[in-house]
Amino acid sequence: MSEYENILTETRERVGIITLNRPKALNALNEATMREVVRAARAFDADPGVGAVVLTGSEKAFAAGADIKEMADKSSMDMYLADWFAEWEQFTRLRIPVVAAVSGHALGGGCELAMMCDIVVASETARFGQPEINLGIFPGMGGSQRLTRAVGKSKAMDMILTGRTMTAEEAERAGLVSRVLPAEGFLDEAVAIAATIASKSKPVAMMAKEAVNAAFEMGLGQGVLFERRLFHSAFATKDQKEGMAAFVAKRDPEFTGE
Ligand code: CO8
Repeated sequence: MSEYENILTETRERVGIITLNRPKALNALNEATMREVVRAARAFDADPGVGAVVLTGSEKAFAAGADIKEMADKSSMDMYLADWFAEWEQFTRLRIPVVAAVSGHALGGGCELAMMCDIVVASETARFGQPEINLGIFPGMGGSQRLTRAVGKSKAMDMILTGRTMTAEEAERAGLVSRVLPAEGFLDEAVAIAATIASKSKPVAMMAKEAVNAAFEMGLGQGVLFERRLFHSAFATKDQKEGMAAFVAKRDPEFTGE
């Protein structure tokens, strides 16, 4: 029996795959699902045999939001004292690269979870939105911040204040999505992108992710210095020696993650 009730996990070569699996609720994110996603992702993060993670849902829904039925009757104090959904912060602190593979609905917390990943690839069927305003709330899992950084103020305001959805094509044009892929064979293509990442040096890919993420937290001078120091430390890896030796010898590198 699987140790998880709301997700499926598998490993394809060096790619760890987490599939949200609450089909009856269109993968709505309840507390139990959050805990399982975080636990599975952290296990992949720590596994030297896994170099990248794909987080996906079903063809119909990546995730239709936080679980409205679970939240509906909560009081402000229930939310505050439980620090509701703060555990997602652990997901954003993963060091392994994470690709969100989005088909169908990515709404509310579902869109916010995709934005916590490092790369968002979308099936042509994907629809993104922050419809919380229709429920008398507004985004609470980072949407007001991450969507604004991803698509700019005007479009973020448009999405959050009207609650409208964006097609995959609009999301790509706006910079929320890195690639739109055909629905046919979508997951395999998304896994292939993750496999490309996983074929690189894991510690160096982690450093690269850390450096890009610093761009969201630091001023330019500080960020460039942070990048340079991390860059210097990449020279402590065997993988840097291997990558450069392989280039000079005109052969493919074999990275070991050391
Ligand atoms: N929560 C709970 N159940 C859901 C959710 C959800 N977010 N979305 C869908 N479901 C359930 C439905 O209730 C339904 O269950 P049942 O069969 O028992 O009635 C089942 O999934 C199938 O849904 P529909 O019948 O509605 O399917 P449709 O194909 O007709 O419609 C939609 C699909 C358009 C996606 C529709 O389900 C919908 O609008 N869902 C809600 C979308 C939404 O508003 N999302 C935002 C939720 S709020 C949020 O994410 C806040 C995040 C921040 C939390 C931070 C806390 C600190």
